[in-house]
Amino acid sequence: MSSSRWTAAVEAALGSHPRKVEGKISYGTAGFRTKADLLDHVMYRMGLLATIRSWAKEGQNIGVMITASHNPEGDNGVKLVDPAGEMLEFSWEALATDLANAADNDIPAELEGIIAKCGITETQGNIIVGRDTRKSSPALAQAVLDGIKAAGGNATDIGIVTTPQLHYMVVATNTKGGYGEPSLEGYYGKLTGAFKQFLAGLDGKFGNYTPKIEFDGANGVGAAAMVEFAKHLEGVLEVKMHNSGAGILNSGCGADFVKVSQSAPEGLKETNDARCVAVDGDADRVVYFYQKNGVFNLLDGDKIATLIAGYIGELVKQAGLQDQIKLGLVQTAYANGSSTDYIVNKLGVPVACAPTGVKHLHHKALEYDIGVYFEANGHGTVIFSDKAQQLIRSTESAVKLQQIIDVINQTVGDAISDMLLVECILAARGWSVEDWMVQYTDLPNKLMKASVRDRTLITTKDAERQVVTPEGLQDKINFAVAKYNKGRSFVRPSGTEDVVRVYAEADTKQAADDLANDVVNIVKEMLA
Ligand code: G16
Repeated sequence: MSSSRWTAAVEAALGSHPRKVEGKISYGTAGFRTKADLLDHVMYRMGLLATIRSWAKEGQNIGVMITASHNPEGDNGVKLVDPAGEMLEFSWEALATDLANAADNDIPAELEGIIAKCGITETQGNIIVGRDTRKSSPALAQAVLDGIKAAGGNATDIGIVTTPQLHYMVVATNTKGGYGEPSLEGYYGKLTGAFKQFLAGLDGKFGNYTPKIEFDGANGVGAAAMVEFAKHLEGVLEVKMHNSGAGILNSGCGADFVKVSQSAPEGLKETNDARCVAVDGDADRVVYFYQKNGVFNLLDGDKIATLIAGYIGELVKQAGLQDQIKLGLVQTAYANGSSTDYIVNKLGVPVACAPTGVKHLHHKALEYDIGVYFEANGHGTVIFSDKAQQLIRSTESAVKLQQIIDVINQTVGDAISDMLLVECILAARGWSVEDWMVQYTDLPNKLMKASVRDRTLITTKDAERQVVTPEGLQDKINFAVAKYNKGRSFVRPSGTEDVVRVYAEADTKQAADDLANDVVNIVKEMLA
């Protein structure tokens, strides 16, 4: 088809969704992210692109999620989801960036260029669109829907959903129910059904475990989802809701706040020994915490990953499958040094390191038969190869593993699915949250942000552990790190905010804070 097929699209773009902003926007760690009022034209174009992506995948459903996840309420973003529920293929990120930055009149040429380059044949495009609870999301979703319509695509608007629910819907629809019934009811039913079966199999032998949690919904869509989950979990897991939507999204609450500030969120400051769970704005990250004698204790993505990998490793051995199933854990540079040491040396599970962004971890985890991947911020999941699933499902003594597979949303990090998995493991082990905490002790650490003129001047290698440019920055970091016992620090440009992120760990809290401050100052000086 010639570029004339896009005439209507261009007219619509020039009319309702013109590009009004200068400055380049890039498909980053998790799609496009910026202030909501800069995104209308990007959304429209992603509607066009999602349709072409569906053509490229023989009409399978592509997902479009409108969210800025852990970022402030005033931000928004969009990410595309591929047919198997994974993030958009890397090579298409550049195509998305080019399309988002093209002049309105160049849209036809851009689209035809993609079609020609990828050898795509037009067919019926199918797209599933979801959005978070942000005030800006309905209008931005409409822009996506307009783009899909202009490209002749067939859109299914599933309204307000968590990011992992959108991923689930994409894969469940494309597998015609093979992954689970393609409806939100199917999603809740699958996860909670497996959870209830697993707990029932423990015959009430819970040891120190109590089936009761305090839940911080970040004032976002995770709270709405949890209300639904809680209905399915009645009588099995007691959930006390906090930050359910009356307050500001991600403000003083949610997984990112808890992880970065290392303190309890609004409404949960006086929870004493209770086991508390916090999710982020689109419910794809989760962290646990509790307070004891006024001291805050965090169980982040590293603690979750080690709990899961250790337990699954044991179940694989119990089922006698350890020679056939290769289990591995994927972390990022943010993983606490103690967690890596514990999992490798105590639990004997191999660990790989990937750059930040679950898309990178997911990719790496595919190298194992069972790949557990988690970022320290609580974003992650477990994926099972077809071989591992077949072996597990056909091994009689692997009942617990069989049940656990269905508790897990393998398509992407799913805060509430991850939470259910953690609850299963704590119950099976008979552990209280403190029993879990004492398995290993985190090195004190600090996360900071540095605002600079142009964060993209920083480039890195070795899974972000080493700076390549600007020249000399790594030497200065090395010099600072050498002053601290057990010191480690790295910097990377954020993929979701206009800042440079700085991570530091050392043997004491003061030392970790000082090292982080030193490195922030170095970054600011060099990139002033
Ligand atoms: C997104 C990605 C995460 C990643 C985070 C990092 O999180 O999905 O995998 O850890 O960005 O953000 P940055 O590049 O700013 O450090 P989310 O939860 O915002 O989608």
